[in-house]
Amino acid sequence: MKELAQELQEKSTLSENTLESVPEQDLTIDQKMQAMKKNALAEAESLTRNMESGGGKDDGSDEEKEDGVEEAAGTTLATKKKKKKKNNKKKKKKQTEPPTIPVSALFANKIYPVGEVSDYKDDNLWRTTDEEKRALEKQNFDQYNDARRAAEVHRQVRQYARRTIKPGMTMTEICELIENGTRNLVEANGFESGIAFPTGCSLNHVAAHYSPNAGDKIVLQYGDVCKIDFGVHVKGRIIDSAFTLTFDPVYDDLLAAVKDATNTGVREAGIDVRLGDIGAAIQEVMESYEVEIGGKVLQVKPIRNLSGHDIELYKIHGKKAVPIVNNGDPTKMEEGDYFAIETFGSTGRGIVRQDMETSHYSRAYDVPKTSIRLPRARALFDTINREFGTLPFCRRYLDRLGEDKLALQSLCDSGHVDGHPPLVDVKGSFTAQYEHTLVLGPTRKEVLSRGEDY
Ligand SMILES: [Co+2]
Repeated sequence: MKELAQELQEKSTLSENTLESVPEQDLTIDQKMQAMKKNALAEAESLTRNMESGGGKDDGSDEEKEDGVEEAAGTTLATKKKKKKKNNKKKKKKQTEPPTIPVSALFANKIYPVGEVSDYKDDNLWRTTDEEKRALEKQNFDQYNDARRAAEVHRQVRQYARRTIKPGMTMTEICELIENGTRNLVEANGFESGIAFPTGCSLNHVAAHYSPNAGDKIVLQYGDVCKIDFGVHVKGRIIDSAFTLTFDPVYDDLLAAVKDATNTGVREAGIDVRLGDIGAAIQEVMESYEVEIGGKVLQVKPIRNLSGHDIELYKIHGKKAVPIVNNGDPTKMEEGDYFAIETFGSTGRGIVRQDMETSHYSRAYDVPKTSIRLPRARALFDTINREFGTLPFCRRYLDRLGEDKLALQSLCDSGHVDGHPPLVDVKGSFTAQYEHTLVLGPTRKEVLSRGEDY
């Protein structure tokens, strides 16, 4: 009890919330205790706020955040003091290079950093302080915490990828580096947690859906524009986030245009916002950029037949598309929606078509009732169902399961599986992409995948 009182005494002198104006001897013991309690609560609240505003940062600074959460969760000051001592003795675990340590081991209390949060505006400003919405926000904590764990894995893996991927590496090495990192950090384990979809590493005029198949000998070049698009899930909560890797500074303006366009979409997203209006805002920003590549000045075009999308549990594409041009879609974003806001800029036509060999596949969300007659096809379908469910996969993921892929085409023909071929603009053009995943919570928007890099 003495220790507790002393601790409280220290708190009250540190806090801004003290009853400083009242001489201490004039207070009854009871009043004193009340004031101290108030101060302790205020500090816990401010620690929680600190933790939240620190979201999306690299690890290493989260020790304080963790303490903040423990306090906010109701740990008494006495036990907090003990924990602090213990933490100081025990050196904090650090990520290895390449990354191998699960993020669950880096955040000992299993509470993961909050992303970039912002309040709703105008007609939805009331949500910020509404009691019912705040209660709902608390109820959803576990769901958000799962998504934040996936986001932390994405940040750590991609930051390693950004400093490691160099011209001269094969596309296969690049994908394996990302996929191994993801599997380790998220502790890949069936539908509990794992890779959410194939690693995209589309080059130059190829905008999306390229990942190497077995035998692919393509090597990354200094002059390439490479879109790294990969996904992580925890209990089906998917983080879908992408960035563009280049080595030649001639592409810097193209990347700046697309980054700006994506951030515009992220900023405009909100409850009751029309999808077409988001597309219009993205288009305006994207088209305001001119880039000079190879001595030619070109306007950056949004790729009008690509779009962002909402995300459902284990389903990377929900029912809503977030256009990147003004298509007049009056559909509104709603409370509870998760969105992948992604934009693509091109120096070509700004339209893509399917081309080249397919690597990406997914089981149809609604499987046809017709039975699969070929035994080989039935066996493959069972594997796909068991290993991926509705999560997209690529040919390499089947290879590592030792699966024979001969029946893949027949499953596509019967409508049980969909192939997603690479999407390309005109040859000689360059395309770039940035993408973030956000959630429209009851009281605020959270950009889950935000990091210091993008
Ligand atoms: Co996406």
